[in-house]
Amino acid sequence: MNKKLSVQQAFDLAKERYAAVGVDVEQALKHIQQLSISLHCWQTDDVVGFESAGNQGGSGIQATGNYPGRARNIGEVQADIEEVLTHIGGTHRFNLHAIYGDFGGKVVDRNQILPEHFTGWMEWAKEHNLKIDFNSSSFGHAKSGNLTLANPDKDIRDFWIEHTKRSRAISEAIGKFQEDPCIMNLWIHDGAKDLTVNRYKYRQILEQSLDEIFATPYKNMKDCIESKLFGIALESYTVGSHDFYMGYGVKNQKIITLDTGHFHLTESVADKISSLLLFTPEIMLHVSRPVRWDSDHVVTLNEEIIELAREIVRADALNKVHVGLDFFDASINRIGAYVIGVRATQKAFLQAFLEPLETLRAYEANEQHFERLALLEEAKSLPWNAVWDYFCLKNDVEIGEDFIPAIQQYEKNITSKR
Ligand code: RNT
Ligand code: ZN
Repeated sequence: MNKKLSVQQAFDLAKERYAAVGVDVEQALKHIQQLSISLHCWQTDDVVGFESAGNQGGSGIQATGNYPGRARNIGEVQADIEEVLTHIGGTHRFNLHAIYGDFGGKVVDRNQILPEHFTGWMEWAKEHNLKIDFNSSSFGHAKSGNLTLANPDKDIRDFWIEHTKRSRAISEAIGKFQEDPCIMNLWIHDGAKDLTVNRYKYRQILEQSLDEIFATPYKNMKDCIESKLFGIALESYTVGSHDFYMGYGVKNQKIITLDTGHFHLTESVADKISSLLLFTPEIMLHVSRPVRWDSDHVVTLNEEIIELAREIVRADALNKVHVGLDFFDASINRIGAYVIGVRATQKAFLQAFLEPLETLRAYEANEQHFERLALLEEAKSLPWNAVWDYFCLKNDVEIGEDFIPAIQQYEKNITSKR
């Protein structure tokens, strides 16, 4: 069987089928082609980074698994990402954490980082047609402890304020270089393992720290703030809760980052889109897959992700939502993890672009609720997969599971030798 031909034929039939429910497939293809996903650097190396003193582990974050082939230096991260890019269609972004700087073998503490530590990354990204996003890193350091920006100890707090200010200056330099705003995310793990009687105090300190950090206005970067439900070993209290950052973001017009692993498991992240967009300028997504908790499993095409994509499309908010990934599974082939996660996210958005929205809305306007539910249900099994295959074909990336042997080959030649 000629695969290309059958993909083309299936696509032609799908196009007709979609047209019958009022969906313009070509338009959907245009949208999915333009959907830029920010590939997080940290799945390559299990969130360790390249500081000379080493990531001091423990505090704030944890990857589990010890699958061989972790990237051990910047060159290996770049090679792995270049490999990932050969298996995904579209033009994407790259999301760097501050601990991935090129420190030239020197000990550069977090309050000393400079744009020059990231010029190599900027040049590499330009070469590969990627735009860079950035993150301050407050975990995995001797001063991380339980409290960073919310620490009552002024020395520790100032250290992290300085780190975060520098991260913004680096983001600004990146944004200027790439002539496209660098989206900088701020996430801190601050919290308490056990009961605290100072909830208000720590949040008040965090608010003051943020005010200080954000005092300098920039043109080429955008700030996002990411909440969390709880951190491991900090189960009783999280300073930067969703309420905290939502309040701060609305008051100060900052972008809220929604990490799909940072909410109660039955809470709908999709439902937050339309509310936040009314009161904050934009949204950053950390698409992740929580299994029982914020486990950061590889994103798969599940109902939560599809609904999230649908809500963004239904709100006509593509130009206000930045889509990034956030998972780190150290127990499987890491390149494969990326490819699965990116492709799943693209498939979710493609399904959203193919939703027969006009007809559904007409039903709703007429209070035809049976008809609305029926079409929503039928839409699930419309031939979106034929459109997906066609997208892969057009982008010259593997169709269906054909990327498996290609990734096995890279493992055999490259990662298994590390
Ligand atoms: C942690 C947050 C945060 C990190 C990355 C590495 O719970 O989700 O976004 O995963 O910054
Ligand atoms: Zn996240």
